[in-house]
Amino acid sequence: MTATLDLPHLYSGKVRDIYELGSDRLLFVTSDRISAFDVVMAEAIPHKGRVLTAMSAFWFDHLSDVCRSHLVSTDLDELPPEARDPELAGRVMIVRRAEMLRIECIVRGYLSGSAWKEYEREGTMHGARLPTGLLESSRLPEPVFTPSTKADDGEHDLNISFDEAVGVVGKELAEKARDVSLELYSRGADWAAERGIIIADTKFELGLVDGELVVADEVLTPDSSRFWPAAAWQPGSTPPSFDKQPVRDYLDGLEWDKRPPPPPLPPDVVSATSSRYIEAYERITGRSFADWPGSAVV
Ligand code: PZK
Repeated sequence: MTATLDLPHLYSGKVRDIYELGSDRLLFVTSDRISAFDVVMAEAIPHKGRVLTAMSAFWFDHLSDVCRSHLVSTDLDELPPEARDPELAGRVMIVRRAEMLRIECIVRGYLSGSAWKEYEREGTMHGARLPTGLLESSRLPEPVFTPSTKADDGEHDLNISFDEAVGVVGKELAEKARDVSLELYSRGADWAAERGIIIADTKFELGLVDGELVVADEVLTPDSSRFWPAAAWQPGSTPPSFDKQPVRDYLDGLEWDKRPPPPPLPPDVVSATSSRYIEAYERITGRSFADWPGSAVV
Protein backbone atom coordinates (compact mmCIF):
# COMPACT_ATOMS: atom_id res chain seq x y z
CA MET A 1 0.00 0.00 0.00
CA THR A 2 2.30 2.70 1.31
CA ALA A 3 5.51 3.50 -0.48
CA THR A 4 8.44 2.62 1.73
CA LEU A 5 9.44 5.78 3.51
CA ASP A 6 13.02 6.88 3.23
CA LEU A 7 13.28 7.38 7.00
CA PRO A 8 14.92 5.18 9.65
CA HIS A 9 12.44 2.49 10.51
CA LEU A 10 11.84 1.82 14.22
CA TYR A 11 8.96 -0.60 14.56
CA SER A 12 6.28 -2.42 12.58
CA GLY A 13 3.09 -3.72 14.14
CA LYS A 14 0.32 -5.61 12.38
CA VAL A 15 -1.26 -2.43 11.09
CA ARG A 16 1.14 0.40 11.96
CA ASP A 17 4.69 1.43 11.27
CA ILE A 18 6.89 3.80 13.23
CA TYR A 19 9.80 5.78 11.78
CA GLU A 20 12.33 8.09 13.37
CA LEU A 21 12.11 11.83 12.73
CA GLY A 22 15.18 13.15 14.47
CA SER A 23 16.14 12.38 18.04
CA ASP A 24 12.95 13.34 19.87
CA ARG A 25 10.17 12.75 17.33
CA LEU A 26 8.65 9.73 15.64
CA LEU A 27 6.39 9.30 12.64
CA PHE A 28 3.41 6.99 13.08
CA VAL A 29 1.83 5.64 9.89
CA THR A 30 -1.46 3.76 10.19
CA SER A 31 -2.24 1.41 7.33
CA ASP A 32 -5.57 0.12 6.03
CA ARG A 33 -4.75 -3.45 7.04
CA ILE A 34 -7.27 -5.30 9.17
CA SER A 35 -6.96 -8.40 11.29
CA ALA A 36 -9.64 -10.86 12.31
CA PHE A 37 -9.08 -13.77 14.68
CA ASP A 38 -5.52 -12.39 15.01
CA VAL A 39 -4.81 -12.92 11.31
CA VAL A 40 -4.14 -9.97 9.00
CA MET A 41 -6.43 -10.14 5.94
CA ALA A 42 -5.02 -9.82 2.42
CA GLU A 43 -7.39 -6.98 1.49
CA ALA A 44 -7.02 -3.43 2.76
CA ILE A 45 -10.09 -1.63 4.17
CA PRO A 46 -10.22 1.70 2.31
CA HIS A 47 -9.52 4.67 4.63
CA LYS A 48 -9.33 2.55 7.78
CA GLY A 49 -5.94 4.01 8.75
CA ARG A 50 -7.24 7.54 8.20
CA VAL A 51 -10.31 6.89 10.30
CA LEU A 52 -8.21 5.56 13.19
CA THR A 53 -5.83 8.51 12.92
CA ALA A 54 -8.69 11.02 12.79
CA MET A 55 -10.42 9.40 15.76
CA SER A 56 -7.24 9.34 17.85
CA ALA A 57 -6.59 13.00 17.03
CA PHE A 58 -10.15 13.84 18.11
CA TRP A 59 -9.75 12.03 21.45
CA PHE A 60 -6.26 13.42 22.15
CA ASP A 61 -7.70 16.90 21.85
CA HIS A 62 -11.02 16.18 23.58
CA LEU A 63 -9.28 14.52 26.55
CA SER A 64 -6.27 16.85 26.77
CA ASP A 65 -7.44 18.17 30.14
CA VAL A 66 -7.09 14.63 31.58
CA CYS A 67 -3.63 13.91 30.19
CA ARG A 68 -1.23 15.37 27.65
CA SER A 69 -0.61 13.24 24.58
CA HIS A 70 2.37 12.41 22.41
CA LEU A 71 0.68 13.95 19.35
CA VAL A 72 2.43 16.89 17.75
CA SER A 73 0.74 17.09 14.35
CA THR A 74 -1.24 15.14 11.77
CA ASP A 75 -0.22 17.58 9.02
CA LEU A 76 1.60 16.03 6.06
CA ASP A 77 3.21 19.40 5.36
CA GLU A 78 5.19 19.14 8.59
CA LEU A 79 7.06 16.09 7.28
CA PRO A 80 10.36 16.31 5.42
CA PRO A 81 9.44 17.18 1.78
CA GLU A 82 10.51 13.80 0.38
CA ALA A 83 8.13 12.01 2.79
CA ARG A 84 5.00 13.92 1.70
CA ASP A 85 3.40 11.11 -0.28
CA PRO A 86 -0.30 12.02 -0.93
CA GLU A 87 -1.22 8.44 0.01
CA LEU A 88 -0.01 9.27 3.54
CA ALA A 89 -2.38 12.25 3.90
CA GLY A 90 -4.60 11.75 6.94
CA ARG A 91 -2.83 8.62 8.17
CA VAL A 92 0.28 10.13 9.77
CA MET A 93 0.98 11.36 13.26
CA ILE A 94 4.15 13.18 14.20
CA VAL A 95 4.63 12.31 17.86
CA ARG A 96 6.98 13.04 20.71
CA ARG A 97 9.33 10.18 21.42
CA ALA A 98 8.42 8.85 24.84
CA GLU A 99 9.91 6.43 27.29
CA MET A 100 7.15 3.84 27.16
CA LEU A 101 5.86 2.15 30.32
CA ARG A 102 6.39 -1.60 30.15
CA ILE A 103 2.73 -2.30 30.93
CA GLU A 104 -0.43 -2.12 28.84
CA CYS A 105 -3.01 0.06 30.59
CA ILE A 106 -6.29 -1.73 30.01
CA VAL A 107 -9.59 -0.46 31.36
CA ARG A 108 -12.72 -2.59 31.30
CA GLY A 109 -16.25 -1.29 31.70
CA TYR A 110 -17.88 -4.52 30.52
CA LEU A 111 -17.05 -8.18 31.06
CA SER A 112 -15.67 -9.58 27.81
CA GLY A 113 -12.77 -11.38 26.20
CA SER A 114 -10.10 -12.85 28.48
CA ALA A 115 -11.68 -11.16 31.54
CA TRP A 116 -14.99 -12.96 30.94
CA LYS A 117 -13.14 -16.27 30.51
CA GLU A 118 -11.34 -15.81 33.84
CA TYR A 119 -14.55 -14.76 35.63
CA GLU A 120 -16.43 -17.75 34.25
CA ARG A 121 -13.76 -20.09 35.65
CA GLU A 122 -12.74 -18.32 38.86
CA GLY A 123 -15.23 -15.55 39.69
CA THR A 124 -12.34 -13.09 39.49
CA MET A 125 -10.94 -10.54 37.06
CA HIS A 126 -7.13 -10.18 37.00
CA GLY A 127 -7.22 -11.99 40.34
CA ALA A 128 -9.71 -9.62 42.04
CA ARG A 129 -13.10 -10.95 43.09
CA LEU A 130 -16.17 -9.63 41.27
CA PRO A 131 -19.84 -9.83 42.31
CA THR A 132 -21.50 -13.16 41.48
CA GLY A 133 -24.16 -13.43 38.78
CA LEU A 134 -22.48 -11.38 36.07
CA LEU A 135 -23.00 -12.53 32.49
CA GLU A 136 -20.83 -12.36 29.38
CA SER A 137 -20.82 -8.66 28.32
CA SER A 138 -22.40 -7.49 31.59
CA ARG A 139 -21.62 -3.92 32.55
CA LEU A 140 -19.20 -3.93 35.49
CA PRO A 141 -20.29 -2.13 38.68
CA GLU A 142 -17.58 0.41 37.81
CA PRO A 143 -14.70 0.55 35.28
CA VAL A 144 -11.65 -1.41 36.41
CA PHE A 145 -7.96 -0.92 35.59
CA THR A 146 -6.69 -4.35 34.49
CA PRO A 147 -3.08 -4.01 33.32
CA SER A 148 -1.13 -6.54 31.32
CA THR A 149 2.49 -7.03 30.44
CA LYS A 150 3.67 -6.62 26.88
CA ALA A 151 4.39 -9.95 25.28
CA ASP A 152 6.86 -10.45 22.46
CA ASP A 153 5.51 -10.12 18.91
CA GLY A 154 2.91 -12.74 18.13
CA GLU A 155 2.39 -13.68 21.78
CA HIS A 156 -0.68 -12.74 23.77
CA ASP A 157 -0.19 -10.17 26.52
CA LEU A 158 -0.36 -11.54 30.05
CA ASN A 159 -3.01 -10.19 32.44
CA ILE A 160 -1.46 -9.01 35.72
CA SER A 161 -2.69 -7.68 39.05
CA PHE A 162 -2.23 -4.07 40.11
CA ASP A 163 0.50 -5.18 42.54
CA GLU A 164 2.36 -6.88 39.69
CA ALA A 165 2.10 -3.62 37.69
CA VAL A 166 3.64 -1.84 40.71
CA GLY A 167 6.47 -4.35 40.47
CA VAL A 168 7.11 -3.38 36.83
CA VAL A 169 6.85 0.45 36.89
CA GLY A 170 6.88 1.34 40.61
CA LYS A 171 4.09 2.43 42.94
CA GLU A 172 3.89 6.10 42.02
CA LEU A 173 3.77 5.55 38.25
CA ALA A 174 1.40 2.59 38.53
CA GLU A 175 -1.04 4.68 40.57
CA LYS A 176 -0.77 7.62 38.15
CA ALA A 177 -1.23 5.31 35.16
CA ARG A 178 -4.29 3.72 36.78
CA ASP A 179 -5.91 7.04 37.66
CA VAL A 180 -5.29 8.59 34.24
CA SER A 181 -6.43 5.46 32.40
CA LEU A 182 -9.67 5.24 34.39
CA GLU A 183 -10.45 8.91 33.78
CA LEU A 184 -9.66 8.72 30.03
CA TYR A 185 -11.86 5.64 29.70
CA SER A 186 -14.75 7.00 31.75
CA ARG A 187 -14.85 10.30 29.88
CA GLY A 188 -14.52 8.62 26.48
CA ALA A 189 -16.99 5.83 27.16
CA ASP A 190 -19.63 8.25 28.49
CA TRP A 191 -19.19 10.44 25.42
CA ALA A 192 -19.45 7.47 23.02
CA ALA A 193 -22.45 5.99 24.87
CA GLU A 194 -24.39 9.21 24.32
CA ARG A 195 -23.77 8.59 20.60
CA GLY A 196 -24.91 4.98 20.55
CA ILE A 197 -21.53 3.25 20.84
CA ILE A 198 -20.45 1.19 23.85
CA ILE A 199 -16.69 1.15 24.41
CA ALA A 200 -16.57 -2.11 26.34
CA ASP A 201 -12.87 -1.97 27.13
CA THR A 202 -9.74 -0.31 25.86
CA LYS A 203 -5.97 -0.31 25.98
CA PHE A 204 -3.85 2.77 26.57
CA GLU A 205 -0.11 2.99 26.01
CA LEU A 206 1.42 5.54 28.36
CA GLY A 207 4.89 6.98 28.34
CA LEU A 208 7.06 9.67 29.86
CA VAL A 209 8.18 12.79 28.02
CA ASP A 210 10.53 14.96 30.08
CA GLY A 211 9.29 13.13 33.17
CA GLU A 212 5.64 13.91 32.42
CA LEU A 213 3.11 11.12 31.87
CA VAL A 214 1.63 11.27 28.36
CA VAL A 215 -0.84 9.10 26.51
CA ALA A 216 0.79 7.65 23.38
CA ASP A 217 -0.06 5.28 20.54
CA GLU A 218 -3.70 5.51 19.36
CA VAL A 219 -6.59 6.14 21.76
CA LEU A 220 -10.14 4.86 22.01
CA THR A 221 -10.23 3.51 18.46
CA PRO A 222 -11.90 0.29 17.32
CA ASP A 223 -8.40 -1.26 17.02
CA SER A 224 -7.44 -0.48 20.62
CA SER A 225 -10.91 -1.07 22.09
CA ARG A 226 -14.07 -3.13 21.78
CA PHE A 227 -16.74 -0.98 20.15
CA TRP A 228 -20.28 -2.35 20.35
CA PRO A 229 -23.45 -0.89 18.86
CA ALA A 230 -25.44 0.06 21.99
CA ALA A 231 -28.64 -1.09 20.28
CA ALA A 232 -27.32 -4.67 19.97
CA TRP A 233 -25.95 -5.03 23.51
CA GLN A 234 -27.53 -7.75 25.61
CA PRO A 235 -25.80 -9.41 28.58
CA GLY A 236 -25.41 -13.16 28.05
CA SER A 237 -23.72 -12.96 24.66
CA THR A 238 -21.07 -10.92 22.90
CA PRO A 239 -22.48 -8.15 20.72
CA PRO A 240 -21.13 -7.78 17.18
CA SER A 241 -18.11 -5.51 17.00
CA PHE A 242 -19.22 -2.15 15.63
CA ASP A 243 -16.54 -2.08 12.96
CA LYS A 244 -15.52 -5.62 12.02
CA GLN A 245 -18.92 -7.26 11.98
CA PRO A 246 -19.17 -7.62 8.19
CA VAL A 247 -15.78 -9.39 8.18
CA ARG A 248 -16.64 -11.62 11.15
CA ASP A 249 -20.03 -12.56 9.68
CA TYR A 250 -18.44 -13.45 6.37
CA LEU A 251 -15.63 -15.51 7.94
CA ASP A 252 -18.05 -17.26 10.31
CA GLY A 253 -19.90 -18.62 7.27
CA LEU A 254 -16.75 -20.26 5.91
CA GLU A 255 -14.86 -23.32 6.97
CA TRP A 256 -11.60 -21.62 7.83
CA ASP A 257 -9.32 -22.88 10.62
CA LYS A 258 -8.32 -19.29 11.61
CA ARG A 259 -4.73 -19.89 10.51
CA PRO A 260 -2.95 -18.01 7.74
CA PRO A 261 -3.43 -17.64 4.88
CA PRO A 262 -6.80 -15.91 5.39
CA PRO A 263 -9.60 -16.39 2.87
CA PRO A 264 -10.08 -13.52 0.39
CA LEU A 265 -12.74 -10.96 1.39
CA PRO A 266 -15.40 -10.13 -1.24
CA PRO A 267 -15.63 -6.48 -2.35
CA ASP A 268 -19.02 -5.94 -0.67
CA VAL A 269 -17.60 -7.10 2.69
CA VAL A 270 -14.62 -4.76 2.27
CA SER A 271 -16.79 -1.76 1.43
CA ALA A 272 -19.33 -2.47 4.20
CA THR A 273 -16.46 -2.59 6.68
CA SER A 274 -14.98 0.67 5.42
CA SER A 275 -18.41 2.28 5.88
CA ARG A 276 -18.65 1.00 9.46
CA TYR A 277 -15.32 2.62 10.40
CA ILE A 278 -16.38 5.91 8.86
CA GLU A 279 -19.74 5.72 10.61
CA ALA A 280 -18.06 5.15 13.99
CA TYR A 281 -15.85 8.22 13.39
CA GLU A 282 -18.73 10.43 12.36
CA ARG A 283 -20.96 9.33 15.24
CA ILE A 284 -18.27 9.86 17.85
CA THR A 285 -16.85 13.13 16.59
CA GLY A 286 -19.93 14.69 14.98
CA ARG A 287 -17.56 15.58 12.12
CA SER A 288 -17.77 14.59 8.48
CA PHE A 289 -15.00 12.21 7.38
CA ALA A 290 -15.06 14.03 4.01
CA ASP A 291 -13.34 16.94 5.81
CA TRP A 292 -10.37 14.79 6.89
CA PRO A 293 -7.17 14.95 4.78
CA GLY A 294 -6.88 12.24 2.14
CA SER A 295 -10.50 11.13 2.39
CA ALA A 296 -10.92 11.79 -1.34
CA VAL A 297 -7.78 9.83 -2.29
CA VAL A 298 -8.58 6.56 -4.02
C1 PZK B 1 6.22 3.26 20.77
N1 PZK B 1 5.09 1.40 20.45
C2 PZK B 1 4.06 0.43 20.47
C3 PZK B 1 2.50 -0.92 19.15
C4 PZK B 1 3.30 0.11 16.78
C5 PZK B 1 3.87 0.53 17.95
N2 PZK B 1 5.56 8.13 21.46
C6 PZK B 1 6.32 7.00 21.44
N3 PZK B 1 7.62 7.09 21.75
C7 PZK B 1 8.39 6.00 21.73
N4 PZK B 1 7.94 4.80 21.41
C8 PZK B 1 6.64 4.61 21.10
C9 PZK B 1 5.78 5.72 21.12
C10 PZK B 1 4.40 5.61 20.84
N5 PZK B 1 3.29 5.51 20.64
C11 PZK B 1 5.00 2.67 20.83
N6 PZK B 1 6.34 1.13 20.12
C12 PZK B 1 7.06 2.25 20.32
C13 PZK B 1 3.49 0.04 19.17
C14 PZK B 1 1.94 -1.33 17.96
C15 PZK B 1 2.35 -0.82 16.76
F1 PZK B 1 3.68 0.57 15.57
